[in-house]
Order: sequence, then C-alpha cells, then structure tokens
Amino acid sequence: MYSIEEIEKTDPEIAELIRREVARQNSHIELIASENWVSKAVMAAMGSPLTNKYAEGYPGKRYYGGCVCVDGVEELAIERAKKLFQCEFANVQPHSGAQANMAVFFAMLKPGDAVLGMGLNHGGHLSHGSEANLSGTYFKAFHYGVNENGFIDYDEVLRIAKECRPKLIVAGASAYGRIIDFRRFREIADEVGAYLMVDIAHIAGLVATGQHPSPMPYAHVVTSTTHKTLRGPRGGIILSSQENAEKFNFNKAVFPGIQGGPLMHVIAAKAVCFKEALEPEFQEYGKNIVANAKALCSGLISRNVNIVSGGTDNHLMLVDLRNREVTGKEMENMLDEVNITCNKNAIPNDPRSPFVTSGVRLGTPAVTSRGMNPEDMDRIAEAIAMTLDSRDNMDKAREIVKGLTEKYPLVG
Ligand code: DSN
Repeated sequence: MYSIEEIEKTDPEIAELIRREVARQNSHIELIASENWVSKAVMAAMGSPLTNKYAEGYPGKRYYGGCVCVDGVEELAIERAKKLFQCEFANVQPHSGAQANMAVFFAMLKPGDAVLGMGLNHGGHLSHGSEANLSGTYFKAFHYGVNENGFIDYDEVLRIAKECRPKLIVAGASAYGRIIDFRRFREIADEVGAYLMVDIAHIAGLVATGQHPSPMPYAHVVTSTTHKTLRGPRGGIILSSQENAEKFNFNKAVFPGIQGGPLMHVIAAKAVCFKEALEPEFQEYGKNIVANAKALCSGLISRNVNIVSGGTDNHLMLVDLRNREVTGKEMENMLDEVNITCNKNAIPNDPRSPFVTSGVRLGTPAVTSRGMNPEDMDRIAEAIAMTLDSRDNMDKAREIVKGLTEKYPLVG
C-alpha cells in the first residue's frame, strides 16, 4: 500500500520528489480541467500487491494461472461500470483514454477509412484523428469545429459528414464547455451511414450523475477515462451494448489487439472508483462541479475576463485572451506564480501557435473534490482577474490562494 515512509527507506530521492509534489498540490489551487484528487481507497488499491499479477486475457479465460482473485476484481469492475453507465458491456482494461480510442478504431475501422472528429484546435482530442496521432495517420481524418459563438454547429457537422462520408463519427471533446447533443450526432451518423463513437473522458462524472445527458442510448460505442470528473485512477474504459460488443469484438481489440497484460491494481482502483460513484454523495459532487464552474465563469466574466461561448454547462471553460495583452502561455505562467495551476489552451481559430495560444482552460473537478464552493470560486475569479490586470496585484492574489488552500487542506 502507498506509504511514503517505505519509499523513503529505499529511494530517498524519489520520496523527496513525492513529498514536494504533495506540498505543491496542497499549496496550489488546481484548475486543470482533467485533473482530480482520488480517495484514499482508490490510492490504496493502486498501490496494492495486485500490481504483481500477470493476467493477460479476460476473467475465466486467462493465459496465466493464479488469476482467481484478479478475476473477481475485474468482474466487479465490469459489473459496476455497467451499472454506473447503464449499459450491457464494459471493458475496463484500457490503460488510458487514448488506448480505449485506439482499440475502438482498431475494432471498427480498416486503415484508410474516413473518420470525422472535432478538430484539436477547436477543442477535440489528439486521438480523434489528429495528424500527429496514429488516429490521423492510419485513417483518413476529417474535422468539424465550433461556430463563431463557440458552439458546435450540427448543421455544419452534417454538411461536412455528407462531403467526407466517414465510416465513424467521433463526438466528445477536451476543451468544450457546452452540452453535446448526442441524439443529433446519431441522427447525423445515421444520415451518412456512419458509426457513432462518443468519448466522454472529460464528462464521465457528469454523465454518471445526470449533470450531462448520457450518450448511451445513441452511441454505437462510448469510451472514457476514469481519472477526470469520475475521480478514479488514471485509465480508460469502453462501453457499449452487448450486440455491438459482439459485432465489433471490442475485447479482442484491447487484448490482444493493442495491449498486453492488464494493470490489475489499476482495474481494482477503477472498481473502487465506480463503487464510490454509485453512492449518493457522488451525485452531490457532480452537481457541485457544475455549480462551481458556473460560479467561476460568472466571476470571471463580471471582471472583464472573456470566456469562449460566453459561459459553461459542464466542468470547464476556455478563457479568451484576445482582449488582453497576454498570451495563454504567459497567463499560465503568471497564475503559476500566484499558485494557481492551469494549462494554456488554443481557442477556436486561435491566431497564435499551440505553444503560445490565446487562451487557458480552467476546470472545477479538483477544487470541488477539495470541498470548495461557489463563493470560493468567486474569490478564485478575483485572484485570476487581478493577476491578469496587473503584476502589481500578484501579492494580493497569492494571499487569496493561501487563504483558500489553508481553509481546505488536502490529506496525503
Ligand atoms: N490530456 C487530457 C486533457 O487534459 O484534457 C486529454 O487527454
């Protein structure tokens, strides 16, 4: 089990870096939209002796002996994932969201097939057909984006789909703060004869708590990570109906298709995470994430900080810095100086390079796990806006952050 003292005895250098990271996490306000704090139980499962076990295959059909206990772990994880997302099939082995997506592409497509996903520069993900990624190299990738108001224009998606005739349409995003209409995506897919894959990596915890409509009734397949709004260990999952699981053989695509041995300690932690997400408290958590995001967003807008699309419906927002003399890269660094952590992020049609950008992405899953509320979000908005207004305000912003981090200490 995780114990810093044990690490200290064997490897003081790594122990020291972990201690420093824990101190950083304690003293900083974490606004990276894809990060979160797991429970002690999730952490302990990840640090458990299950890491010692090889279990290539699936429960009851392994290539190694001694799998009786890990079979039980994986079966529980699968059953809980199915219950949480109300579906008939779950594969809990993908090592990450990108691996889950790669497995789905492998299962549903042949190299050279056309796929249509949201462009990386409009909020999509690398694994949705970016040319820098395998998904955009082995497949013929086309992209849709958002309109000038920052919203997905479904008529435009249909127009592009009719032109490129994709075999697979990918819905889902890494930097889109609005509700995604999965029913409309399925209509578009049906109209052009495509399959629909929905990647809920960012919004899984909101889908599980009813804060975002579920894609399950519409998608041929759903992928996700387990470590963002879902507050579990780093990892991926694939969900679908039984019929589609059999038709496309998603299990075979994961193993032996693209992965070897599953990370059984991580699968145990996924099972713990799903159990936690099925508890009534997690429903509250989902609500609070969104309430906090809305409060942070209005706190920023009221202080003349622009937000792409003018608001948020989920856990994140994109700050549009074009009315300021500051780039995304500079803002990320300035906020780091006042102990607020975020990431620079391209805004739609960004005039600057992805290494500089004209925006930053902010999200509330981690601060919500820490116990912060909408009034605290207003204080954070104040600290962000005053830092942006003038470097002279940085001491004051740092004081606000210090007050909040001391009020909501992290354990670990
Ligand atoms: N890197 C993740 C994010 O920050 O959204 C996506 O994989």
